Amino acid sequence: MNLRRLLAGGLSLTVLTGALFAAAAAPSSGATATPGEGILCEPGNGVYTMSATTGFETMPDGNSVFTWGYHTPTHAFQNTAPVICATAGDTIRITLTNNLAEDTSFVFPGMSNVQADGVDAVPQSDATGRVTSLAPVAPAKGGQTTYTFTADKPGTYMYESGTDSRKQVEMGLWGAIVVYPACHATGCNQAYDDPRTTFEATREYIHMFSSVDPDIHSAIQLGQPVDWSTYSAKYYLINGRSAPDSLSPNNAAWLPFAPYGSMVRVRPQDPNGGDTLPALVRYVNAMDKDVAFHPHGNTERVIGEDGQPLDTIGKPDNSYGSFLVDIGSNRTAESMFTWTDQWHYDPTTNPIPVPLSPYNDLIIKGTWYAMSPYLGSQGALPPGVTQFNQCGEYYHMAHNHALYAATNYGATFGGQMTLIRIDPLGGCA
Ligand SMILES: [Cu+2]
Repeated sequence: MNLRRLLAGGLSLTVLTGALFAAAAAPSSGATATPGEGILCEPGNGVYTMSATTGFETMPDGNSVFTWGYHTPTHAFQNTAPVICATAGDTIRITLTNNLAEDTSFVFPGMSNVQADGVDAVPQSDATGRVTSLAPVAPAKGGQTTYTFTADKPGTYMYESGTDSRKQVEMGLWGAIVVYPACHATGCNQAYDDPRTTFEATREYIHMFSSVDPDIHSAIQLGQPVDWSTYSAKYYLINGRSAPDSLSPNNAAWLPFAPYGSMVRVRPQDPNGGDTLPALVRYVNAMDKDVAFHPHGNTERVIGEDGQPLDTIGKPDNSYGSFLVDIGSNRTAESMFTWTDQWHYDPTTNPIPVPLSPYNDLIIKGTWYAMSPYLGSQGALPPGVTQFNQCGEYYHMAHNHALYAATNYGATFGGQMTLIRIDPLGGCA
């Protein structure tokens, strides 16, 4: 929904967002979210042990879906897969054990010197010349292959199955690789080599998009034939979670199969010219459809796509502000933003130029709304209302603007939807 016009009224959006999520946020997770936790890199320092394994994923509506995924020994099952982080120039090694009943493999689009057990990872074919896999496989039922590659360019990338990939990626065999520029080793916090891509280190996020057709997953579980022409996704995930689970913290105990949250937390621009660094959001789209991701209330600046910086030292600045970030199928992008609206509102010197609605006319479920339109201040809550707002921060929705993808099996306000949290300039006490 395009609520930009409502924002002109100053307060409607936060009221609305609070109301929309109030009913949805609590039941699935059963606990208060710890909002705005950033990207979690898989510990490993360039050397990883992963297994491809079957498991089940619980959706917010209670449905349990058979899926596949990659996981390290610290998890029994995981979807979405571990996030691999590297610094440009690093060599990464992943030993894959295949617990599935069919062959699988890794491909690493955008990486160089990709090898499998020490030989070049070229496509495989059978005796008739038919390609059977885009890379040497880890054989079914316990086979093991070690893949290595060089991460030579900064950016956001995917790793995924190169074997029967329409099926295996749908089932969950894919993940993200984050490559920081070489200066990361000496302490820079940049997305690319250009210093203009500097972000606030504690505000780096990742949104990994996927979708699930539960009928196809069931057919695969039961060993039945799959008709891909009937593919019709019913669940749309960010980091393996549908809203409202997307709001739960990293490593939420009630979502063991999906350890990554996706609430983005930003700060407002400093009206006095202080240097508020932007948050960085990395987008990875493993779906067969594009994602038009819509952050409410504020534009984002798209700074890179597919590991290519749009804003390069000595070249024209091709980064662009957008109220809708398009991430193509099997593509990646990065955007940066601070909060540029509303910091200047002040109840005395610059009041919101519309009368506030009478208290009794507001639909307040209270969960996120501060009961005040002013960033950094809170008002009195109606009796009996549970309040998750900590210090007068704002919350805005961000969601896939294809609204069928913002649902859980057709039920609205689910799917690829999350919140952006805007902290007051001084942060929360
Ligand atoms: Cu909307």
